[in-house]
Amino acid sequence: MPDSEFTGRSIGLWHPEQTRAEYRPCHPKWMFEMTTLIKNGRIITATDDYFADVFIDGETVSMIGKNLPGEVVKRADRVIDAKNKLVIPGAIDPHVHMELPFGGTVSSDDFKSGTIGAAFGGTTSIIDFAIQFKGKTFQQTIDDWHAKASGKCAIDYSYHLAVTEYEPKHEKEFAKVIDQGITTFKIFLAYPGVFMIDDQTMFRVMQSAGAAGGMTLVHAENGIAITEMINNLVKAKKLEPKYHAQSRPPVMQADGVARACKVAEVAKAPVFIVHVSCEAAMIELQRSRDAGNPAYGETCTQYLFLDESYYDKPKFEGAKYVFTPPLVGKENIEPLWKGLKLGYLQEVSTDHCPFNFKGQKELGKDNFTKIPNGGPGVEDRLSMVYQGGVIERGFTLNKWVDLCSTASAKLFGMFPKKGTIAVGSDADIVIYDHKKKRTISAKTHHMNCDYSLFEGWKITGEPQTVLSRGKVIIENGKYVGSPSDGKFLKRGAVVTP
Ligand code: DUC
Ligand code: ZN
Ligand code: ZN
Repeated sequence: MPDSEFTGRSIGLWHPEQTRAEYRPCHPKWMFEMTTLIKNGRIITATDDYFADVFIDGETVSMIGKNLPGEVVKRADRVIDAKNKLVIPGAIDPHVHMELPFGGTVSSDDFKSGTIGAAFGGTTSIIDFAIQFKGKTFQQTIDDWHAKASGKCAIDYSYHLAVTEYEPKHEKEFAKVIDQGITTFKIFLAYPGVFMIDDQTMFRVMQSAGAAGGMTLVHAENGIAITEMINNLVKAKKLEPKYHAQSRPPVMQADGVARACKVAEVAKAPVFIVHVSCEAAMIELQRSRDAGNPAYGETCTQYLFLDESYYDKPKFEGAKYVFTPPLVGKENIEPLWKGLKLGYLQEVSTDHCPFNFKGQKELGKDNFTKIPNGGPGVEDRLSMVYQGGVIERGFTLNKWVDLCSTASAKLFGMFPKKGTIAVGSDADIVIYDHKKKRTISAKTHHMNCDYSLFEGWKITGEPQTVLSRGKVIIENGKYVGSPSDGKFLKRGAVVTP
């Protein structure tokens, strides 16, 4: 039967009295457009908490209610019982780096393994960073990232465009990038000679991005002073992993955040500080927002649980925690949680940028400056925030959903398609077993990385079933999707709180 015969028969037009078989003869086009009923679950969004059933038509939530009409229920191709489980919107990790050439090697998860790992962890959308390498235009950079991601992703994906070279003549390019659904730009105030831009470029990027309706994300550290500190440590033959942390103290991050916020203020543009790891930096961000500026930020899972003592692990194992910004003193952990609770920080991401211990982290065996910066995390975030936030600190379930999904959907232009469970939203849904006890381990995780930041940690809570746009992709501990499921997400305007 040719496709054209189905023209106009959108799922929404089906008459409820017809059964699915009557509608859909065995035609490949319809094979994916299943109807699914999620029954008996406790639905949690960033604002609501109630018991109801969710009906999904194809890729979209089409009905939510108690005791849905029998003729609707009859239409379900598939019924999922979510009794005693939480039904939450698919999580969104807005800060990951798949297959990133960095530090003389390439991050070990590509878009396939990384998004499968994410899916196991209940994450149904990621935002990677398309980083402009020397001599590349914005468009070439985006095309290069499409070439890496397209047809490989288990879940939906997007990119922030990381600008490393920018002249005023490129100003028109911002609107073209935004037209393609990439509404956020990133700059680095660290990594001189690789990604770092100067303050003039920071101002220009913020101004151009803001004027075009976008937002600038900042990796905020004082890259120049840090380079001097690194050189001094190397000269003094202080080369073990722990010196990575000593070369980038919190005050250098606070300096970067203060500078980024002040430049954004004069550029009259919104700014978002990525991977805030310490209280000093968070205070600078809060100061700017208190002064009325649209200044926002995130922290990452690792900074909410781990501290600088991990660098003292024997046998070079401290290298597993070499990422930037580094882990800091334990006294920062509670202020970060408090910052999330009170809204000084908007969401939790991972900065997932894994490198295997064997063969990759080992590149820096004799010199911490050669250790590739980054760690794995995309699979663990939702459950770790549940553990640390809900179980250990009494965060509401709504806050958990907000931090792991809704806030990012809003800030990064995906709401309400993503980030909630509502009629008309994409059916990205996680059925979360909040009572399941388990142990995190690299032996059982799905990220392509030979270690876990949380090896042996006992936690409660695990995604049981994961749907991406209506299709079940994780079920009974197995990945049942296919690599072409994930689609590039064209994002819209940033919605700031
Ligand atoms: N920090 C990391 O640890 N890895 C990737 C980039 C970054 O900023
Ligand atoms: Zn960074
Ligand atoms: Zn990053």
